[in-house]
Amino acid sequence: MSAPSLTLFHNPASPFVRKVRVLLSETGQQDRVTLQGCLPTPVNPDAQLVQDNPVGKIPALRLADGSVLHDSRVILDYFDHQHSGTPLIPREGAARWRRLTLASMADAVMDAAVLVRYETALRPVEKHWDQWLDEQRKKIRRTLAEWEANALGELAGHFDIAAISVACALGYLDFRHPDLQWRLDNPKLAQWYAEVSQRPSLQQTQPPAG
Ligand SMILES: N[C@@H](CCC(=O)N[C@@H](CS)C(=O)NCC(=O)O)C(=O)O
Repeated sequence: MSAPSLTLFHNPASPFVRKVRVLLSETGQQDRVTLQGCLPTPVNPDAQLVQDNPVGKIPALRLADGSVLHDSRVILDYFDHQHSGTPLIPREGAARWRRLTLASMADAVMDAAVLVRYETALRPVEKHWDQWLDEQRKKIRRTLAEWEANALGELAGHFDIAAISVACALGYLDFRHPDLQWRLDNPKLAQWYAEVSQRPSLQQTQPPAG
């Protein structure tokens, strides 16, 4: 079999990359990509990646013709148009906007969690901005509280763009921010996450230990 013609810039720690890999697995497309590892940070960009994505972020997807897609939302949309099953991003109607909004909330949780990680792991401790960190953590807590109160039925209904994104956000909180103890205030969300975590797509893409 010839090598896949699509190259996914990735790191197993990235929740944004994980969304792409989960969708690939859920739609039977995981063998279509070659994974190219990299570890970009805001203070240490990856030289090869920035040639393909000037923003310097992962995921980025190089297609067979050399063109490059980013960010994760665009790549997910691309792959969702490449399989014959039920779309994981509804194509139209109220469902489309609601599911994309839930997914966008999950992206915002990931953004906040990744920024907290950069601030605490990369920035010298004497320069940490505590108020900024607190407000990022509040964004996370507020969003999880909203899912706990108002989105559980929708999330349980279908493992699509919304559920994939929320699951990857929660997985990243466990991975980088166990101190948040998000399950304490969100028992129904925790139960939903425990159930969907058994899916092969999430098992296969777990962040590295440690
Ligand atoms: N909106 C982007 C966010 C991607 C992102 O923040 N990726 C992080 C890794 S988890 C990154 O590449 N950071 C490098 C940097 O900020 O320079 C997406 O959805 O793909």
